[in-house]
Amino acid sequence: MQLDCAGKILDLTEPRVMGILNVTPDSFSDGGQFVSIETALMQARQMAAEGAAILDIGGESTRPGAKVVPAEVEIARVVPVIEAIHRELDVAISIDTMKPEVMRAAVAAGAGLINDVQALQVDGALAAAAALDVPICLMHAQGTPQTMQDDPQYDDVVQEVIDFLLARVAACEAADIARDKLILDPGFGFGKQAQHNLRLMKHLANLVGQGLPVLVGVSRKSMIGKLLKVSTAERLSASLSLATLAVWQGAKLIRSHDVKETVQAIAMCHHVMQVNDG
Ligand code: 8Y7
Repeated sequence: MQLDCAGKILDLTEPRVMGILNVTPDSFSDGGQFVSIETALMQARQMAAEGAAILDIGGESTRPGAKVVPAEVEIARVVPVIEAIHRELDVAISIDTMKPEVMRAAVAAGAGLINDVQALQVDGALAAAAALDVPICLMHAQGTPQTMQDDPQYDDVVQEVIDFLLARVAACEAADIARDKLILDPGFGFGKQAQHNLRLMKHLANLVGQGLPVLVGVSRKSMIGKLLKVSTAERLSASLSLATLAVWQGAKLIRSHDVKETVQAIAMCHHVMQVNDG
């Protein structure tokens, strides 16, 4: 299956890596390193060379407790970086935002996919995404980044996440967004306790079975820190383990800070999955 990201083809016949490029001064595991355009561009070049199929540009931190950023600030952070990457590199670009104004500015600058951790629930986001006509990643979150880690509860986390995402698919279709433009993401760490995240991973195949491509973001996440008691800098092996489990169950996109290593891990997984037993 292939997605047309504003002219750049994202080929999901094999699992691919989405490289994370935060352009926020307070993003979590890179300590806001990527603030200048030149630094962001260097990072983008490296991730593209390491095999990222798409780069996810974010100008508002979604870490637990993060402050809300006004749309103008977010636009001022992401647009110059998107323009620079679009001018120089052949890689697809994703805009990580929940704000319709930012979606419009980012796509005008060259972004070809909307990655929305609020699954187009913000006022005006569904209409903006429909008009922009690019693929969309719909992510599940319980609550908002400001409150989501305050003791989240579920009766059946796997079913509730699937039900939510299917309801958002229906909302997209009602807004004239074609189903074949949609990617689903269970939203690891977004309003989930460690046990919820583990259960979602164990049963990820249920989400994959809904028939739309699945994206998974587990890179360096705090669930790893909680279970293994390791700092963000020490979470690569566990991140690769989780990426492998996701791809093994059919996930098609892995969002990661560590592109080279993740490309290798999921390529190996894919090789095993391709073995023909006949
Ligand atoms: C995810 C994400 C983040 C994720 C998608 C982090 C923006 C937190 N996580 N988008 N964004 N899926 N689709 O640790 O899991 O990178 S931010």
